[in-house]
Amino acid sequence: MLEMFYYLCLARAVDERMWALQRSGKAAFVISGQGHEGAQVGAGYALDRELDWLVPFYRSVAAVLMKGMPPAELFLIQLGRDPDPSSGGRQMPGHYGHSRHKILSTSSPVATQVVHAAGIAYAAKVRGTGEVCLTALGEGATSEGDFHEALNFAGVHRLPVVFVVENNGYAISVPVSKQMAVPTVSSRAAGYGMPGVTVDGSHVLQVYEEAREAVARARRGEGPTLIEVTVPRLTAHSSDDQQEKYRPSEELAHLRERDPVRVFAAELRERGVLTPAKEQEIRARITREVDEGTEIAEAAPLPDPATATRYVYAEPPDAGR
Ligand SMILES: Cc1ncc(C[n+]2csc(CCOP(=O)(O)OP(=O)(O)O)c2C)c(N)n1
Ligand SMILES: [Mg+2]
Repeated sequence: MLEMFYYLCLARAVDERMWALQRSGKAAFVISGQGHEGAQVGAGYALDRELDWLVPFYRSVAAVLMKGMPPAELFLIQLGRDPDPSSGGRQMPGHYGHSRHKILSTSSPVATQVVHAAGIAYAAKVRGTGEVCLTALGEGATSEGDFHEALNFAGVHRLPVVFVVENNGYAISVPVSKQMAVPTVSSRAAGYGMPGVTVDGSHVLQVYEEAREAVARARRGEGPTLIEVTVPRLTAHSSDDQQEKYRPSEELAHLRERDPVRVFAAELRERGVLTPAKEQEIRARITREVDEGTEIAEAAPLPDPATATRYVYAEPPDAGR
């Protein structure tokens, strides 16, 4: 539980630093995972971090940290530096990917990752590797055809995949009531022959419980699960958005009550797991790691413009000679 708490706080601290880098003119853009950390840590904890696959989206800050990417790598992505392990500084910030950690590269069109995840799970089933694939998306992305195609295919073939929908109530400025005619995302699971559940993302251990069952079921060959996790979006959609324009001030005033970091900390204090000394130790470690990670990324070189077409076109055999 303390390790879970560490990852929740680490993700929040990395995210806040990303905003500071953007607001001070060093990074072009931020898209934030603040408010989504409990959903991601709870779900990610159910995975075998060596064996299983993560197919993330742009808010998956906590998920990729937990899967093995250190803060320095997230800042290298944020600043578009050459050693960025996701794309060598070629993709937008927030497009996480890491081949060694089995994190599939994020694509910009929302919901395309859901089809990729079904494909990875299909490969795992055909090859008999025992791998499970977990993918994350927003509730707005469930309006895309890709979502329905992927869930249908996964249901038909009983694939080892867990679909985690982090429902924050908005797709940029569009509220969920304008995305769906049904009250929950999880109710859609019935249409594809898989179990669907809705769980509150402020309660990390409840998310973990549902995800653990879903991963175990997938590994036993019993097929996919749709988990909807309700979360607060604590920031604007991105650094290019002003949410006060479309979210009622009453709603904004009460957002922090559902902050997973705050709720989980209170829960752990009540259980006697988180003492003031422990919390201080965890927070000091995080400050050190975030500062060191920022320094590494800021000192790293930008990509060489001469390599701009690398990975876009096949390179001639004498390239680099
Ligand atoms: C196919 C496609 N349409 C539109 C966009 C622009 N876009 C980026 S994020 C986003 C909102 C997605 O909302 P949701 O799935 O709820 O995720 P959230 O950002 O709320 O976490 C949109 C419309 C896109 N990237 N791809
Ligand atoms: Mg959303």
